[in-house]
Amino acid sequence: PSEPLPQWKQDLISLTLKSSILTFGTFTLKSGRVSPYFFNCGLFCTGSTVGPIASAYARTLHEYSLAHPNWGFDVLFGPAYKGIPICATTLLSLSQLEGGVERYGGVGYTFNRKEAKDHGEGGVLVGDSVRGKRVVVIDDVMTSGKAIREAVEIIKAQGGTLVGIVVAVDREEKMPSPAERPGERADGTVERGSAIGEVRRETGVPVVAVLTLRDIMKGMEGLGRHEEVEAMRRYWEEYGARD
Ligand code: OMP
Repeated sequence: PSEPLPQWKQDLISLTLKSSILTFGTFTLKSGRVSPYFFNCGLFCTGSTVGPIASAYARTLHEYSLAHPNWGFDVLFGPAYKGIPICATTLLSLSQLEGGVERYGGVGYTFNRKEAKDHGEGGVLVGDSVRGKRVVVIDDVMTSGKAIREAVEIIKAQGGTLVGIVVAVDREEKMPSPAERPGERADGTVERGSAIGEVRRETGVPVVAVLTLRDIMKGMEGLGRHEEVEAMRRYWEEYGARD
């Protein structure tokens, strides 16, 4: 019943497979879940992959902007470390769109220093200031949203206003239950909604993904990789978010 995958997404999935950014096997995630697939954005580090991923983020962000004329942003924030090259190359790619310099010439990018643990004080950010500005977080993969929440805290502490979040992959998973993550979110009454839905509710801003788990499954199906799709489907049965 779902729409076909756009060609550019199919091409991106093929590229990530070829460059082992998208891999299949047995992977223990940050959440403790054991996944049959892993998407490693740290491997967008070659001449053949850095351009395509940057233009995929830029395209996703630009299309969202065009569809929401009252929405805008002043700064892209890339959380250290993986978000750093991504925010810089995404802004480069935005500026290279037709009319991109006119539209995005005033937009800045910024990132945090990891070693400055005590965020809230000065010297935490490198790049453009976020103070009083509308900030979009550019991050790699969202599973439970923990990494994103940390980024959101940094922006708040630095006086910026979060207006959106863009990730390469939304794994479309449910929030981990207290049992899966002892000591964290130990409130047994919390319903296990989708991680992305929870982040949207908490922050009140749009969370936009270049690719979702379902996009990747469609792309793999298109490539005739039925075994991998089957493994992903089983994982989705257990941990997938249905909203
Ligand atoms: P959450 O903090 O649970 O949202 O997990 C996101 C982080 O998990 C990412 O920033 C990555 O460090 C890592 N991750 C991946 O990079 N790719 C995946 O396919 C899955 C994960 C993960 O561990 O969930």
